[in-house]
Amino acid sequence: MKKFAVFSGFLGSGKTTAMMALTRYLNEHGSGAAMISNDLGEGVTLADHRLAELSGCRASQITDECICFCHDVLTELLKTRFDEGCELVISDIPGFGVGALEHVYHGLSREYPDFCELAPFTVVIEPRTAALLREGKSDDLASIWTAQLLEADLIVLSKCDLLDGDARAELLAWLGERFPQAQVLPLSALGGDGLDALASALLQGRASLRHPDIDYDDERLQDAMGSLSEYYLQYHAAVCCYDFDGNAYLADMAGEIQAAIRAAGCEIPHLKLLAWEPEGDFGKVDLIGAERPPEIGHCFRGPCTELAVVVNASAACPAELLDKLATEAVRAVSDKYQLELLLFKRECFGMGD
Ligand SMILES: Nc1nc2c(ncn2[C@@H]2O[C@H](COP(=O)(O)OP(=O)(O)OP(=O)(O)O)[C@@H](O)[C@H]2O)c(=O)[nH]1
Ligand SMILES: [Mg+2]
Repeated sequence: MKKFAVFSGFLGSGKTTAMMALTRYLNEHGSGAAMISNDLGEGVTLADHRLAELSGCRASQITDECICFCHDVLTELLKTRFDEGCELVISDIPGFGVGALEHVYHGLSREYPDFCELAPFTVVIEPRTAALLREGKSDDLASIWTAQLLEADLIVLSKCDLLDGDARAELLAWLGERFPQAQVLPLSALGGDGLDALASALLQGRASLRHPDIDYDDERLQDAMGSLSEYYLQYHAAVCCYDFDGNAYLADMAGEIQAAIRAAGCEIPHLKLLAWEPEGDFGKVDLIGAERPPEIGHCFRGPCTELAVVVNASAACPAELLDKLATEAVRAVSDKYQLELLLFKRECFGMGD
C-alpha cells in the first residue's frame, strides 16, 4: 500500500533538506517519492517549495492552512502522487508541529482508514538542539522540543556531518534512552549518509498511532507558539548593471535582518532567503537563530540580470514589528544594490492570532 509520512521538528532542524534528499534518493533507487511543503501564508510561494523545485525534486506545496485541518486537500494531493506511481509522500508541518500526530495521523486514520499506510511519525532534530536537551535545558523551547520528540516513532538526528563519531554516538544513545518509544537514526542530508537506512525505516516501518502523554494545553507550549510570527515577502528585482552579485545581495540581506532582529531583542529561529533567475540559477541563504552566522546553502554561478526573490521568516517577535524590521531591511539592502523592486506579496501574522 502507498505510504504517507509526516516530518515534524523544530524550525531549521533540517526537515526540508532531509525531504529533498530522501525523495531524490528514492526516485533514483526505484521507489517513486514526492514531498509536500506546508505553511500558513496565503497564496504565497514558499521558499521551501521553490527551493525543492529549483533543485529538481518532485515537490508540491499546501499553503494557507495546516494539513492538520485540511485532510480533503491533503488526500487529494496524495492521491495524485500515488496515481503517478509514488510509493511514499512526505510532508512537513507548519510552526512547531506539536499536535500533528493527533491531528494528521489519528485524523487521517479515523476519516480515511483505508486510504494509505502511515509511515513512522518522524521528528527531525539537529545536534545543537539535542545537545542542549541532553545538558538539561528546561525552558519554553525545551518543552516544545520534548513534546515534539515524545510524538516520534522515528527520530532523525540531522546534520551529522557537523559531528565527530564520538559526539554522534553519544547523542544517538542519549536520544534512544530518553525517548525509548522511538527508533533513532543519524542523517546527513547534505552529505547523503543515512539516507538508505531512513528510506528503509519509512518504507518498511509503520506508524504506532500512540497517544503520548503530552499536555497540549500546557501554558509554556501555548505561550511559545503564541510568541511566533511568520513573514512572507515575494518580489521581482530589476538589476541595473551587468555585474550584480546576487550572492552578496542575499548575504547582506541576511546580515541586515539579523542585526535588526537582534537590536530589537527578538529571536529568529529561521529566516530563508531564496532568489532565482529566469534560467533557473539560484541562491539561498538561511539564518537559524539571531546569534548564529548566516549559512550560504546555494550560490549563483555568475552575475544576475534579474531576480525573483522570496523571503520567509519565523521569528519570536510581534508581527507588526517583524513586518517593519524585515521590510525595511530588504528595502535598505535593495537600495544599496540599486535594485528596482516590484512587490507581489507581503504578509505577516502572529501564529497565535
Ligand atoms: N551541515 C548540514 N546542514 C544542514 C543539513 N540539513 C540541513 N542543513 C541546513 O540547516 C538549515 C535549515 O535546514 P532546513 O531543511 O531548511 O530546515 P527546516 O527544518 O525545513 O526548517 P523550517 O522550514 O523553518 O521548519 C539550512 O541552512 C540547511 O542547509 C545537513 O545534513 N548538514
Ligand atoms: Mg522547511
